[in-house]
Amino acid sequence: MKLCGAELRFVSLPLVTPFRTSLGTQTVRNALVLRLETSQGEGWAECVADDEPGYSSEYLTGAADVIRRFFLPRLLAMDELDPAGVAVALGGFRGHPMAKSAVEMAVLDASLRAAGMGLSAYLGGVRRRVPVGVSVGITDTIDELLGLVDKYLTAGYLRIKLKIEPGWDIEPVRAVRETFGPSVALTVDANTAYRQSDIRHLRGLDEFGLLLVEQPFAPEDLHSHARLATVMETPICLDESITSARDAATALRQGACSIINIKPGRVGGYLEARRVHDVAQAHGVPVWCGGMLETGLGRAANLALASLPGFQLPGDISATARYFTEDITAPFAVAEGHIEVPAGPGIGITPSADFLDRLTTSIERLSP
Ligand code: NPQ
Ligand code: MG
Repeated sequence: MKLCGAELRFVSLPLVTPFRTSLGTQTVRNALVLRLETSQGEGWAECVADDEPGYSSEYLTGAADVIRRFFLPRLLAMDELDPAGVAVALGGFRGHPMAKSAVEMAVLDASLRAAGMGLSAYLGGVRRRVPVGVSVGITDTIDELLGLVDKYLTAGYLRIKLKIEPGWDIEPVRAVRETFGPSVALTVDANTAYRQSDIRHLRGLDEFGLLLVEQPFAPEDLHSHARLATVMETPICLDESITSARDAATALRQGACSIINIKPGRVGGYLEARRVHDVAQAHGVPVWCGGMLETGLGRAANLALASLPGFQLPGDISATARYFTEDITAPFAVAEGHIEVPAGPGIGITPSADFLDRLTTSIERLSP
């Protein structure tokens, strides 16, 4: 397969409600959509970087820049392009995993579409639908939080994840547990908001029977996570800390986590995401698919990833309506707590030209 041209497009999707985490408050999802034109047809992808370098060091216009100036020229110069070749070809460029993941996803989509194969089958998926949960942002009041959780449980979500930070942890978790009872699958995500000196405080979460506590400490601080794991009953799950399969092996060897959140963008692509899954499987450690407020493109590909056998916990892959009133693809819906894995070739879904045009804020074309 040869790359013939590409289109980089920014889209802007208003969120149905502001999404507040320990990192900040989001009211609109600006996304970068990539369309590759190849000798065998087109391929679609999105880059999951955010506007600002808050969740990680990547940010949207920076990702567009590295794709435009370095990644696409390198791929346009190649005679034979295939999905596994993307990481090899871009291996000389450090960092930028979300930008690399977007390019790899578009090549995967193009080559699998040409081959008539779905991404789930290609990756080794074993499920036609996947169990899903929902991530609930920090709210102004506990009543407001209880109202949201009630709505999501009614919608059928199989797991509720509460965003926490210092000052918003024990009390909201207690209120949710007391209101909705012991059988609700509940987790918390701190997005790195705590320090090692908070270990005693975090142990206070043990009484609520949480499935896991996600990323309490800084990404590079495996040591504090390992310390916490020795004194806390609740399993520790890492998100920001795991940027490759090698990181996953290191974290597991050090006892820093016993569950892993996998986001393809964070680890540089769907193929590395599968390797993280394989490392976890070899350690008998469950994984689940994280979320980055993806458009329908990333949501479709994440559903394929989450169909692999090691994805033992509900993912942060919610219905489109959890985040957006309008998307660039047909919406995904939750039924009985599950979302169906798209069945078509490639990522299994194509943006609608109408929806795309309505939400696009800029387009740029690249050719050799
Ligand atoms: C997480 N996601 O698991 C992330 C964090 C996150 C669904 O909880 C814009 C783009 C804002 C991506 C805020 C969920 C974001 C973002 C938070 C990702 O840690
Ligand atoms: Mg997280």
